[in-house]
Formats: sequence, structure tokens, C-alpha cells
Amino acid sequence: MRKTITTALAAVLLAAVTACGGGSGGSAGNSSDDTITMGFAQVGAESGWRTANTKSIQESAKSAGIELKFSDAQQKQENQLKAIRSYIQQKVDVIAFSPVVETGWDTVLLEAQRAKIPVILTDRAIDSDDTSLYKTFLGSDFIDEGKKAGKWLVENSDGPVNVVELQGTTGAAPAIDRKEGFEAETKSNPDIKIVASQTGDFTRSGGKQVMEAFLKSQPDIDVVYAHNDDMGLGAIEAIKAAGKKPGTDIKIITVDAVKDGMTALANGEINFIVECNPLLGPQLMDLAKKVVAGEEVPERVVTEETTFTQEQAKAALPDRKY
Ligand code: GYE
Repeated sequence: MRKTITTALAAVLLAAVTACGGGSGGSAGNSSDDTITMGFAQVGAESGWRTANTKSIQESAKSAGIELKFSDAQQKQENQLKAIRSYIQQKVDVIAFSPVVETGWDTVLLEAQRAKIPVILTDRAIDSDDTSLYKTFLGSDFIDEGKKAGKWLVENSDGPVNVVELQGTTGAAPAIDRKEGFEAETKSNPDIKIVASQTGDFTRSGGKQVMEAFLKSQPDIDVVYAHNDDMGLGAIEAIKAAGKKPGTDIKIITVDAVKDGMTALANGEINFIVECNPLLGPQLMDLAKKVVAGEEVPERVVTEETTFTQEQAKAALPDRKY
């Protein structure tokens, strides 16, 4: 057995050396040399989370020696579809993307499949019955994130609690799942009521605008549940402008734990943050290499995450990288 492995290893090494030697000798893979080319269709630049995610992908592609073609869809599905089609045309070795919404991907992913270009989903999932359309999905468990937010509220409230919810982008996996998880966890307590819920599109300005409207239409708001830090930070501005104290008069729960969110948490303006890790780059590049080499990869890779109270944020902030 050991001998077979050694022989196989020697063959692989020999092949690698031959490939490195270049020239006209037979080379493997889609592209003319051995450099892997990845086409990455990013959602946009809507939040601090997204900025950190983009940086992580660009930096880790570089250190993994992967050539990255990167596009920013400005939160529009049609732009992402265009980007993916152009990657297919350019015959990249692998396509990775973070789908802005869950539905409407089957046709373009079939096109990639027919062109024999493997697809990796990262950060957000798609809603499709055909799981052969992608090799793996790397990202957080958003339902669990919503549950963690709900659990904290259940444990930290007594008496009636009126919640307003700032939802992420309509139709996006993290918006759908963070809502579902939160509702599942809070329904055990009939005192907790979601009195209003609307999308702020994961942006600071969106969160501010929606919160301004909530403050006018809702006479009694106890808690804001924002699907990301940026919308929570926008809500803080609206609450202050209305003459109230964020974190005290109105409690705030958010998801992400980016630096601005953590700073507001440490300052007492946010009360609890559920972490969502944007640093997916290194794992994504590893998976890409395996997928291009035809190796087996797990169909789901879940990111590990924690939660932060105000005290924990104070402790973690000095070392926070993003
Ligand atoms: O929470 C939010 C971003 O898809 C997990 O998108 C991501 C979310 C993140 O805009 O800040």
C-alpha cells in the first residue's frame, strides 16, 4: 500500500515538474498555464461587512497565486448575471459568487455547467432544487444568527417588548433567514411583539430612513432588531435625532460585528451583536484549488461565529481587524 502511494506521489511530482518546465509539453486544465483564474461576482459595497469580505477575497487570491477577475454588482441581480456570463465567455477556471438574492440563478448556472466551469457559492445561498449547479457553499448559518439574536432578547427582557425590525435586502438569504431564526426563538415569549418590519437594504442610509419612519408611526418602540450593523448604525442616528438615547431608551440588536458596530456596542449605543465572519477569502481559495483539481469538497462549509455583549466588545475591540 505504502509503495503504491509513494509511486503515485512521484508521478504527481514529476507531472508538476514537467508542467513547471513549460514549453510545448502537454499541460492540464482549462487555461494555457497552471495559474487558476477565478471570476468573482460580488454583491456590492453596501456595508462594512462587504468591504471586509472583498478585501479578504482580493488579498487571499493574491497570496494563493490565483488570478482574480472581480466585479461589483451594486446590489443588482442583473449585474451579477452579466458578470457571470462574461466569466463563462472568458473561460475562467472557476466562478465564485455571493448571490444578491436567493432565486433566479438556474439558467445561468446551467450555462456554466455546460461550459464545464465549476461554481462555488460563498456568503449567500441560492434557492434551487438542483444542487448539482454548484460544488459547494461556504458561509454562515444565518438562521442560527437570527436565533442567537432572539435568544438574547428572550433572556434579557421582562414584560411587554415592542420590536421594530430592519430587514436586509428583500429576497436575500441573510434577510430571509435572520428573520426566520429571530421569530422562531422569540415566539416562545408572547410578550415580545414585532410591531413593524421593513427593509433597509443592508445600508446605513436605508436603516436611518426606515427608522425615522418607524419613530413617527410607532408610539412605543423598545427594541430595534437590525439584520446588520450598518442599518443599526443608521437607526442610532435616527433615534438621536428624535431626542432619544440609543442603547438605553431603545435597545439595539444587530448582526455582523464589524468595527463600527463593535465601537457602538462598546460605547453603549448598541446592546448585543451576533457575529458574522466576512473573512471567507482563505477558505474560498482552498476550496477553489480543490474544485479545479477535481477533488471532492464538502457540499456545505459553515463559518464559525460568536456573539458580543457590551463588555465583550470592549475587550475584543483593540484586536478587531475589520
Ligand atoms: O451581514 C451584511 C451584508 O451577506 C452576510 O450582507 C452578508 C450580509 C451582511 O451587506 O452586512
